[in-house]
Amino acid sequence: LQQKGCVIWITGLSGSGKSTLACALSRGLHARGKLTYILDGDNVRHGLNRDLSFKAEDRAENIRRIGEVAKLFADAGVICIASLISPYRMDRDACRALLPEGDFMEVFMDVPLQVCEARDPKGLYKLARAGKIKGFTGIDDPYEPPLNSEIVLQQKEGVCASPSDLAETVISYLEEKGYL
Ligand code: GGZ
Repeated sequence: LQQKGCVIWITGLSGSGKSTLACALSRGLHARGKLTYILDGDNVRHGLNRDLSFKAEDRAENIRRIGEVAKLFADAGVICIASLISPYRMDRDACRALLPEGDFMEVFMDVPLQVCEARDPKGLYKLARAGKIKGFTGIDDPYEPPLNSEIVLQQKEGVCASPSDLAETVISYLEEKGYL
């Protein structure tokens, strides 16, 4: 097998661009002949994790299961891209601990809440502000930003890097670390 598997774990608020980055990254890696698989929180919650809510213990279980599945993909030599809010540091670190040193790379979508809320692609922040969704991350539920992620992608108000530029940053990192 030519390819060494790994997990790229994308964390950040709703609307921070996790899924968009996951897709751009996957495209960029396919263009380099690499096999990838995206585990997106929002999608996995429709199947494997359909029994889980958004309360803290269910989020923890969502993250745990996605971490375990990501590890299986990495074992199979696939570059597995996990994109989910994963708001708790402890839960993310537990997923990191499943993999050999270096094979788990955390990407933090460092986008201010105001920016995510202004984007509000699905109108969920609006509903959360109106009290129609309870326990929405960033509004009335916590988000613990990573302290030591391998990659931080900062996006400030008014400055917007293209998804493919952001993906290239991750791809350069993978190259540097010998995964490509
Ligand atoms: C946060 C919520 C909530 C609550 C529904 N809090 O931006 P989206 O819409 O498409 O993605 C969000 C998704 C979050 O699922 P995750 O599996 O990534 O979350 S976690 O890692 O915390 O388990 C959002 C939508 O589901 N959504 N209710 N209360 N996001």
